[in-house]
Amino acid sequence: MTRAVISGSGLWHPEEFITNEELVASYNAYAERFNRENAEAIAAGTVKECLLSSPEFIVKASGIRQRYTYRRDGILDLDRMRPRLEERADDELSHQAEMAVRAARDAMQRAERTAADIDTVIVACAYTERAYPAIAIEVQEELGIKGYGFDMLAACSAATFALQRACDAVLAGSSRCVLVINPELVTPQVNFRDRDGHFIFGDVSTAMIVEREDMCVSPHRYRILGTSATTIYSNNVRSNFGHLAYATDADPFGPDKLFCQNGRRVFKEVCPLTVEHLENQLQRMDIAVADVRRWWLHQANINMNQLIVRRLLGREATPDEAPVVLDEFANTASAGSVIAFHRFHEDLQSGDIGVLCSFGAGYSVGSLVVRRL
Ligand code: CO8
Repeated sequence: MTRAVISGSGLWHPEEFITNEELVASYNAYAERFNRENAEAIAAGTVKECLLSSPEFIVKASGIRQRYTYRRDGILDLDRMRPRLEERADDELSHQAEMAVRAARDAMQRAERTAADIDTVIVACAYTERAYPAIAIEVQEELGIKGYGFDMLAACSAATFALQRACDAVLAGSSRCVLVINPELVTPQVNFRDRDGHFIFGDVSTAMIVEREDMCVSPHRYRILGTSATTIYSNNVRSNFGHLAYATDADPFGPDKLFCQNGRRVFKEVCPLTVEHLENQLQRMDIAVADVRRWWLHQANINMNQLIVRRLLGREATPDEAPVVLDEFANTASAGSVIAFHRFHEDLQSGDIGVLCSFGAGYSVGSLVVRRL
């Protein structure tokens, strides 16, 4: 019987980062300037005042203390408030392919795999910088991998949904060894003028190798015992940026074309959805919640993670049971649970069970139950 394992993970993050204090100082200076320039309209009630942000709020509401930024330049500049990226020529490696290759090499090294061993590449993330050719095919070319590659978008669940695709391909026999990469270059879609959302996101790239267990040579291997995916349509996390902009005559860079959310509603609706999803999956697999040694959860908000594990376990989880990387990375879209796995898996013993789970826009929830071999 063919089985699939995760045989290695990889991580790359930019060197540059922005602290809450720096981000809030820039946002507040923008807000004060906006309020000064619009004082009359604000007093007349025709324009809404820009309220101030605070580092204390950000830590309390989200657990975030800093975020890595692919390009810090431009974000804190009041006249720009977005990263400044150079456009690359068609014959240069694209930004996301470069990020992807860095995390991929790390994962390949840990899984003790070379390009010759891999036959499938999936680039899965919240945004790709172009529609075609696929970033995955560019990565395939750069790494010298034969076979095929494709991109897939599933917002915060892109990584777990792609791992499910990889596992299915290995079990079906259509792939032998799959490289799943999540180059999350998200700060270009953040509205740094929006108090509710300016602090949430950071850039990172993660990767995982999924392969046939009988061919695996890695010392850190996790058998995939089961995968599960749930989606329920919601407009509470949305970006209207898209290829129709050229034809619709709408402002292609308007606020609705950036990341928008009703964060409170997302929090209230996604937590119970995720709890139900995980309870059902574990029940179907005949695994008790108490037998899960580690929860590598999506990293959007520390209070969401604590609530979800509290509802599952019936008590608070320790940081060892449900590690958090939000303080360092912020929300990195689909990469969050993979970072948690990457940083916190080597101490698990043979037989230990772990759950990798993401949740977010769509709504979407994706999960894998794994056992350390
Ligand atoms: N500073 C100070 N005060 C603030 C700030 C701020 N920056 N923002 C809000 N406040 C105030 C509010 O005005 C409110 O005041 P009042 O009580 O007087 O009305 C008070 O603080 C509390 O506000 P909230 O109720 O909104 O605060 P919450 O505790 O709910 O925290 C969060 C807000 C952090 C947004 C929280 O609701 C949350 O994390 N929600 C879930 C978010 C989530 O998971 N979203 C999914 C997004 S990611 C995803 O799906 C992938 C999309 C693709 C990623 C790429 C993006 C670029």
